[in-house]
Amino acid sequence: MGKYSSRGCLLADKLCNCVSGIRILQEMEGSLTARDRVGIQDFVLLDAYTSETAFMDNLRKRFNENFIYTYIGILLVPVNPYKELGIYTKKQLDIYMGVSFFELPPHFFALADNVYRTMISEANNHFILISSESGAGKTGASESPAVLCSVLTVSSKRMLTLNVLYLQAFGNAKTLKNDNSSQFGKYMDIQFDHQGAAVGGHVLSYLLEKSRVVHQNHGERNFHIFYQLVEGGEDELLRCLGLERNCQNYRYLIQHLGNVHFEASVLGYATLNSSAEVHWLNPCLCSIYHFQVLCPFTAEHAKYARDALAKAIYGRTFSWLVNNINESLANKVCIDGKDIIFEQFCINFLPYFNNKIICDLVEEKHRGIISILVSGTESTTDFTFLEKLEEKMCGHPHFITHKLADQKTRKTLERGDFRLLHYAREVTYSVVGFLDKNNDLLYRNIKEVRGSTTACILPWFFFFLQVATQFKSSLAGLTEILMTKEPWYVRCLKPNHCKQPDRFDDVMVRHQVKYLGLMEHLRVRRAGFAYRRRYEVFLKRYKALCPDTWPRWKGTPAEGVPGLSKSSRSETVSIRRKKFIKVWKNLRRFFTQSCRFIKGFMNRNQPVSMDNSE
Ligand code: AOV
Repeated sequence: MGKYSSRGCLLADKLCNCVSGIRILQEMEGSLTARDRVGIQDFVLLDAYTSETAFMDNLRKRFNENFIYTYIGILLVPVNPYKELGIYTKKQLDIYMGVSFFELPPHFFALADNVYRTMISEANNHFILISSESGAGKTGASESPAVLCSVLTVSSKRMLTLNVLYLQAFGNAKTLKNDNSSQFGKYMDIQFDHQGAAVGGHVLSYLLEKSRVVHQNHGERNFHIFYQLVEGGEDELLRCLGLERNCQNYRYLIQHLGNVHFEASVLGYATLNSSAEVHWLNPCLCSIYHFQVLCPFTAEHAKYARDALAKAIYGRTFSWLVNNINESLANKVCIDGKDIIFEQFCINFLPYFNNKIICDLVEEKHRGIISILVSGTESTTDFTFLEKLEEKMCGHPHFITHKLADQKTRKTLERGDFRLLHYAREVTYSVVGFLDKNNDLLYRNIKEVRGSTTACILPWFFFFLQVATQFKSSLAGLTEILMTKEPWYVRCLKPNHCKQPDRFDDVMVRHQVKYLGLMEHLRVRRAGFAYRRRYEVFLKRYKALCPDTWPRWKGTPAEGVPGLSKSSRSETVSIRRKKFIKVWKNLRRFFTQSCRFIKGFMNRNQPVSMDNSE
């Protein structure tokens, strides 16, 4: 509590020009009334820190007062307000820049500025991991560090613009959960020079949901770019592309299946009825060479080929776009050595959080779901894939299917379903389309079209790799990148399903608090694991404290650290005890001597007594 109130004067000076300064000042925990109303801004200071109810009360109180950010130590927990709060202005940014982390009320700016300053002072790399369910505010939050950096240099401003303009236009769509939902995973790098100026950036994208191009669930839309193009594109551009200014004319945009359609059964070449100029596609979409013989497609196959082509072109356009953005942001990428951070080591020894079992289930070599999916041949169907899963996973406590389930659970599953018990909740998947989506199959002759087209970006597009393999290896790549950096975490919470401001649905938020492991995180923070350093750095800094590691440690840093921390702790305790005894003895001696001196002094100054005179 005192931590904030003692800095009141400094803050008041800083905040006097701020629009929402009064509101922020209210949040300072100087008075009990304010604390009662707005709650505590760091859960670590919560008295009943093990109580989920107390956690929820605090979160709700703050949300009701429009304080959407709360810390758990240095982890930031925002709750999506679904309304403009005026807290992302340049003035707010100025207030937060260069100020110590806990000195001001929680904000993304505080976190981003703290990361930035730590990076400069320690000259190492950092990352901020933002996670939540769809629509909780990850995209919004991920733009904040870039906003922060945008005041520093032009290049990061460019990053923000490119991200918003292009990546969101091509990669986001309206879904039931979020009107501007990102349909791809995103990792953004901002690179700085030694003086701290942003000099470049890099974007990695993961698993774009291409199937949205040809199919959208009821109430959802295709990617924003299609509507922006048709509604907002210049007349000349639309004319060149052979497009009309009306989304209703396009079946992919209003859920039918594309404007290229086929006769019910195909004899010879199917009739291709297209509004765009795709004559070069006609033979490829309607037939295939099988053992040197040209075989016509059925209408079903032809539709499949058309959709596969549309998805492939869109997917590759997106990759092309990301590549171009990266080229324009390019700077030398520096990634340093790999090590595991100390806190991870400690947490792995605590029974708080273990997601390994489900990760193994999905990606374990030879036995995981991805391995089984990848080992399937083209002749395998979705259902034989399911049978293989059942054969290999039978008896696994986190995997269930219609066949493996008990009678009660079976009623909740279709025949083509499998259900995984994830850390957050159970999720039921349908195998229908799994193989297709994984194979991302383009009939070979469509791929060969690349030779005959003159469109400049098309030749670049065509390569082939199974999606799951690609995703797995790109995730492995991402993990490697992250392992070289210091982590900071943001866990966004979604207050309600209806995308409404001022509505805090207790059940829904409580569920997210549970599956995001926030209570566990709080316990870890309270247990004192707030200090995070790589083994190497930790050992270098403190090895002098321990005779086993000083002067020269021969083992790995990871082996040296546990011994060091154990020995330095016991050494520190015994040194402290010795010091205390010494000080106590000195004090006692000083006290006894002082008493003697005072006694002697008083005796000397006493009026001459009868006894003395004698
Ligand atoms: P997401 O990134 O977590 O979903 P978004 O960042 O797109 O979620 O947020 C969803 C919507 O919530 C935004 O479009 C805003 O309208 C609103 N919103 C989020 N954060 C704030 C904020 N701090 N202040 C005001 N409004 C906010 V997804 O991309 O679907 O997983 O993939």
